[in-house]
Amino acid sequence: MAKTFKNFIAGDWVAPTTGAYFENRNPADRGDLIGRFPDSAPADLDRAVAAAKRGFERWSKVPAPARGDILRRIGDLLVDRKDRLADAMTREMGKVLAETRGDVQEAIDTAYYAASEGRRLFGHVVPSELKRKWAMSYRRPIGVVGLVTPFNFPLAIPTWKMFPALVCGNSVVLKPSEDVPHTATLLVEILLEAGLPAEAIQLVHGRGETVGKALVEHPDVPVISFTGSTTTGAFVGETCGKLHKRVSLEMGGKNAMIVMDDADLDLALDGVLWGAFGTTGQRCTATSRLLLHRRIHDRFLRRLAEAAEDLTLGDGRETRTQVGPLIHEESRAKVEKYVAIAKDQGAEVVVGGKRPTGPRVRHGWFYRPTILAGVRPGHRVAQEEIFGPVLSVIRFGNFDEAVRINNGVKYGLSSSVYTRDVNLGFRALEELDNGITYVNAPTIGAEAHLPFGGIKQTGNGHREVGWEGYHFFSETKVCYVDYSGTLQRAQIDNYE
Ligand code: UN1
Repeated sequence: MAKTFKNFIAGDWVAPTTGAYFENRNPADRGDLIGRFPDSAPADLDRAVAAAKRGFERWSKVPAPARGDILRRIGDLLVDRKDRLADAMTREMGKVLAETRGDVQEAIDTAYYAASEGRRLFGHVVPSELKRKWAMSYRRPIGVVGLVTPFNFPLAIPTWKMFPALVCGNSVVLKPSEDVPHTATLLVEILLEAGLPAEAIQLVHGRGETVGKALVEHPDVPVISFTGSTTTGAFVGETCGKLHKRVSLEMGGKNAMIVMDDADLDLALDGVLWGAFGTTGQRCTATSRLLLHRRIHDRFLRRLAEAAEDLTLGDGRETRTQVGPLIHEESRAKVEKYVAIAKDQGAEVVVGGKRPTGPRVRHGWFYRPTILAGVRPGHRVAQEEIFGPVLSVIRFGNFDEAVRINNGVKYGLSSSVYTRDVNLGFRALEELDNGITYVNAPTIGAEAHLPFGGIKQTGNGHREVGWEGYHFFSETKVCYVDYSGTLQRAQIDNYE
């Protein structure tokens, strides 16, 4: 009998007011039921926000270095439980163990960075234009922060929002993806064990259309951080705009890898296999377009096709598996729809293009790594995010054309160029319109201590983690102290 899980609200593990639950199943084996999780209602969310307001009163008064100490303990607990967490994550969302271990490591890195940030949270002290007057700024917590997070990085993404938010002194209401509720539960257990005041964190499971929406619309939640689709992001942004909330949006990508004719092709081959088919292509940063210089196009494509054909699909918890399943039936249906569209528009399926067969993949949402050749920059598969193991290959004639193709999409998350020409490498950093550009590495591999995010319709101008993540979760207070004992009028008395 599978376990029934609860929300964490007002310091207790509680059942949802609806009495309703949804099932969480292993995408590699749908017969494997992980548990039943609360299908909560806006009433549960309301209770969580009320408790988070109390949590904020208490937590925001703890000195930031002491808040950092709790983050360090959270990091230590994540280190202790790395294997157990990775196993639970692979079971509920399918990517291979090496990747879920990396996902836990990203949370650990973020925790230790946050711990040290508790002793910085720098403001500025600058000279005043007037005598005997100080001018300075410092960073203040904001209040209750609402987080809406996706399935593909079940630990890294919630923690890279939550840890900076907490160290800045905010309390948090987390609404995790319905596909990874178990990881979120294990994370909250760790926060409590590390000594976080119970009301500083609230966990409300349920559907985006109900509890996610209620969180975004709640008048007592002044900050929302969302990672997910561009369509949902538009709703979140519009709602927060109307309610004057601070909102950070991380949305889609259509990331390209450019391989020049002077590139180290072995290196580029390893890079594209990892970038396109790691996490079964379900990353915002996945390499979904491969731009090949015409002089190496045919030979590189041949080698890539052979290597992709050899990738082993299966349960991510088995060591020989290289590519896990998609997250659920609808996402596989979406991949199938796009492969059909590609064929209609004249692309050629070089590898994959169908479901795999065999006992190891019979019970999950598997789809074969797929390579589409002859794709034109304007084709739908070259413009729209698929979020699956589908790579569109586009031929180009020179670097300028590759830059134009890279930039000719509505998204702007990451890009990559493979070349031995240092001048071209630097031109790529300058000319590719993306938040992140890699030279001689694939479009994935962001590190937790650098800002993460994209331009155009990928984001709305904010960055996660690194030093910039802390700006989003705190408000700048500017302070002036005049110790002259007289009225000194800025802009007037000093220019009389
Ligand atoms: C995502 O693509 O959804 O850059 C996040 C990476 C990870 C984060 C990716 N560190 O590969």
